[in-house]
Amino acid sequence: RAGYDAAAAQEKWSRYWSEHGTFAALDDGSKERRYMLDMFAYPSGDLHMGHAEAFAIGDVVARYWRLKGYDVMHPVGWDSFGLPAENAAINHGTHPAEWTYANIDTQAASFRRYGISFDWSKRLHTSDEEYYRWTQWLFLRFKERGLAYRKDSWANWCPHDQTVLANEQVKEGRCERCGAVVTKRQLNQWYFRITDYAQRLLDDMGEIEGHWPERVLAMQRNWIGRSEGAYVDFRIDGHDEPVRVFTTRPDTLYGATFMVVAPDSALADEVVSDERRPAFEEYLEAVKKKTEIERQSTEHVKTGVDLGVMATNPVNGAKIPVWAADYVLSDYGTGAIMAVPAHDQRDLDFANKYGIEVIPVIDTGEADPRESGIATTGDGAYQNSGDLDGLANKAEGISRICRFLDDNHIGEATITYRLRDWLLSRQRFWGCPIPVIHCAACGDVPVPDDQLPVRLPDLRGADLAPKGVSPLAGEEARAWREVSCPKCGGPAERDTDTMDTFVDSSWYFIRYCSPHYSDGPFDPEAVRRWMPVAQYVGGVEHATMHLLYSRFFTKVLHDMGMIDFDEPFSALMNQGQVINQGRAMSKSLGNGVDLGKQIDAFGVDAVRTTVIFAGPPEEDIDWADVSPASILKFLQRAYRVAADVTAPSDADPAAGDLTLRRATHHAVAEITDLLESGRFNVVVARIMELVNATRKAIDSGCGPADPAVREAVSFTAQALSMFAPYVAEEMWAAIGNEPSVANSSWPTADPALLVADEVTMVVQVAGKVRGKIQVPPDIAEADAVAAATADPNVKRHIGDKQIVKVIARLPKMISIVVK
Ligand code: ANZ
Ligand code: ZN
Repeated sequence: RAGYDAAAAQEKWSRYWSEHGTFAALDDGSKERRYMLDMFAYPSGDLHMGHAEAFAIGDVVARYWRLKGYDVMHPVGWDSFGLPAENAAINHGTHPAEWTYANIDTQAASFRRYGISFDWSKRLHTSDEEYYRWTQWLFLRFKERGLAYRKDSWANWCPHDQTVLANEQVKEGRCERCGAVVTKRQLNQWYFRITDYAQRLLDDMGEIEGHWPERVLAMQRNWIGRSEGAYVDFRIDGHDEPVRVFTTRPDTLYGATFMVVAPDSALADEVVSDERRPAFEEYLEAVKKKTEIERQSTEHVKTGVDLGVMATNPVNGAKIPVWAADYVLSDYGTGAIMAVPAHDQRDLDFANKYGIEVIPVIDTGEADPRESGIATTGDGAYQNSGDLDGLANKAEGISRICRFLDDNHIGEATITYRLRDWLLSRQRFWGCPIPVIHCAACGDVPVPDDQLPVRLPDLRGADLAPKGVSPLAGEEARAWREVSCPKCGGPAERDTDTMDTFVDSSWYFIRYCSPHYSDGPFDPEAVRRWMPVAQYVGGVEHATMHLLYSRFFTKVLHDMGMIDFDEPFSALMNQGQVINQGRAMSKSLGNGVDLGKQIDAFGVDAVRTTVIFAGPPEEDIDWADVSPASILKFLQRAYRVAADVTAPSDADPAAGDLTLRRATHHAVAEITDLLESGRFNVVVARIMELVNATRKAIDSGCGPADPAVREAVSFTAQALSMFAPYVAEEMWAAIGNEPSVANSSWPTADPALLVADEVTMVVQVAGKVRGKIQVPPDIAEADAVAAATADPNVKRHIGDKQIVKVIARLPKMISIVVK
């Protein structure tokens, strides 16, 4: 018999779904709402295998919820500002919008073909004016609240892309995009004050714990990097102002035998003695070439220069030398430390290298660090520590020193965070313009709300080529840039930077609830109905930036009273990657797998099912280990089973063959559980088993006219619709059901059909009944013994006696003889 024609089915049903709006959210209150969100795509070329996996996983969730009777919103959109479009425009002499929207069209067509159950009415693009108008509006609200500000700062500069990079975009000292070695430049740029939210971003993780991958939460915790400790003020000879250090161990203050300042801090330059200046400057030059990661690594060989001045330890008046060393960073804590070599390994390595004194102040019972070369970091009794001597409690030690610092106005307890404010200025064209006008008389003047959006001027091709300033600051954009001040009417200039595209993606999920709303960034009522997102699916590479920024935006909007929740994503799932032959796909390895070609060869259903069947959603898939061809064969087998059904649609399943009915209802129960726990690959395996059972029933059991066959096929089509939506529709139609299978309701297993094939096994120990357990009727003796001896009561009665013999009359009874 002929199988199903994948290409024809794709044509037919994708048209059907879009004509009937099958997957549009109802939003009419008739059903409970659930919001399923995929991380939206960046429009670089066509969809690739990575998209194929991520969106296939999200679609299982969305389609399952729909079948379960929820009103599902599953929106689609594009993160459509960004550098690649600008580079393409430079190369092709075009406008970035051309490349961007052409790619979006391509991807949209591919998404439709790929059968993702999107609600296309929610579609948005962050580079549309109706979207970025509201990104600008939000920026201005942040600014009003003091959460967007401008400052001069050293910025990472990519000499190739001629742009500033955020720390996160610098990978091992190189530009994440082009690989060029990153240098530093001083610029005046905009920041979001995300550090104000550091503690809330930590605290509120409690709300999502257990629903987000622990590793993502750990990465965020680490990124925020909360440290409890104290500031301590040291006097440096010849320097008027006291110099503050940050320490997590103020209780080790008596062991501070030198101070270290970051070589690239203003302080180092101020305190260095005239004699030592040449050596210091030479050192500074060398340091500037190193990356932050190199500088902080414990393996990194410690280097430094003596600055030729002395400081005073405030607890005991001891004179200690001041050094500059690159293991101290200028932008963490205060950029200066008290070094306690006995109890900090980096300080000890440094002290040993340069022959600086080491004074242990805690006796931890371990080897003396002066001899072992290993700093002791554990608890123990204080020594060489004045009043603290003899005390053996770290918390008490810390609090006593903090009290001393407080009383003498030479420091205080404090908390620091590693998190930095979010640098959002980009010296690029294809992004959301920053809606601020700079006026010599009035300063930074916001563009009035009713003049938003600040549209991008029509620059293209060579206009956009890097010149070291934003294309918006160049000659070509003069007419756009020069405006009159909204406040005083005098001559003024627009801000010429555009926003980091992470700003665009920090609120798109809210905009989806009302993508064409024009009275604000979103309709508060629509947002109340849909948010927070019930399930978010996307890559773990977004663990810190996108997910942290989105949480920050949500909290700010919450504090502005615009939304009533403060965590945007109630649950998060990270899909693995698609690799090939054990390695990430790459052009240089030539191991890329082309999604379009896979679909042409095997059809959408087979590709999607292969992706899901390959393993747990969180794990990587090696395309070398999978076989879409055999999955296609399975789908054909499933289809032929449906085509064989001859039972009429009004046949009563209750009258059907019991063996097949049990198989079906077992499958319903198990598959439901598996879906709820995200074990989608196992679901596919269970569907395969059910198809085999159905085939057996047709060929050598009850035959194709039995109502149980119809019941089995009907459920198979529903279950398959989450992975292989096209063949599922074909099967659904083949058994005479009205389309679409997506509108059917998920069945519940009949409990009577679940328990019936378990029997009660009586367990005797030494001739007495000690337990009754449920077991499958065909249980093997070894399994029966294992089940029996696992029973707590049976276990107790065996105690430490030896089992000498087992008499089994399975499945009814097992008798254990002990000695
Ligand atoms: C004295 C001390 C004694 C320290 C001791 C540790 C152990 P976290 O936990 O990461 O916050 N430190 C402070 N500022 C620094 C900077 N800008 N660059 C490099 N190191 C810096 O680390 C805080 C500890 O790291 C601080 O506590 C300080 O060393 C060092 F037994 O002060 B500690
Ligand atoms: Zn003005």
